[in-house]
Amino acid sequence: MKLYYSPGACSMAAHILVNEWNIPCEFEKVDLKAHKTQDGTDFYRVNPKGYVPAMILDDGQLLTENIAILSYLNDRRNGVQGANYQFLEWLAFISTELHKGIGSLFTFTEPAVVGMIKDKVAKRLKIVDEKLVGEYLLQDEFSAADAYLVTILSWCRKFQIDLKPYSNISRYLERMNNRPSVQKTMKEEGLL
Ligand SMILES: N[C@@H](CCC(=O)N[C@@H](CS)C(=O)NCC(=O)O)C(=O)O
Repeated sequence: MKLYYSPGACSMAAHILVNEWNIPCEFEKVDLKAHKTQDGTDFYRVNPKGYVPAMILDDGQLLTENIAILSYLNDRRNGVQGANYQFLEWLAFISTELHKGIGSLFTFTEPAVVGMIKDKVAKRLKIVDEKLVGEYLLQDEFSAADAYLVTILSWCRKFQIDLKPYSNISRYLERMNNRPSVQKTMKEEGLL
C-alpha cells in the first residue's frame, strides 16, 4: 500500500491513521503546485484528479477521496474489508467536489469568484465525463451515487454551466432524467 501525501494537507488524516494503527504502508510526497511526486513523476498519471490523498492499495487499485480512504483504513484495522470503496469514492467526490463546488454558486455571485468556481467545476466535470463510460456510475445498476449526481447536475442549467462539451455526461443526464423515479420525483417537487 502506498499513500501519496502533501505535508500538512488533508492527506495527513490517513497518514496519522497508518501510524496510529501500524498499517504497513509506503509514503510518497507530492508537490501540489508542480503536480509532481518525490521521484519526479507527473502526479496526474498516478491520480488523474491531481489531488491528495491518493492511495494505491495492495492489489494495485487507486483509491482517492478522504472519506473512502479513511473508511478503508478503519475497516482494515477492524478486519472487516469488503465495503464498496468505489461507491464511497463516488459519493465523496460528488459531495466534496461537485455539491460543494456547484452549490457555492448559490452563495457567491461576484463575477471573478464565479469564474474561478466554474473553472474548478469544469475540471471536476471532465473527470466525471471520462469515467462515465457505462450506463451508470457504478457497475450495471442505478445506485445512490446516480441519484446524488443527477440532483447536483440539475443545478448546472441555473448557473449556466454548459454540459454539452461533456458528451458522456450529457447522454447520461438524458437517460437519468427519463427514468420514471426521477420524473416522478421532479413532478412531486413541482419542478416539471
Ligand atoms: N475531494 C477530496 C479533496 C482533497 C483535496 O482537496 N486535497 C487538496 C489538499 S488538502 C489538494 O490536493 N489540492 C490540490 C489540487 O486540487 O490540485 C477529498 O475529500 O479527499
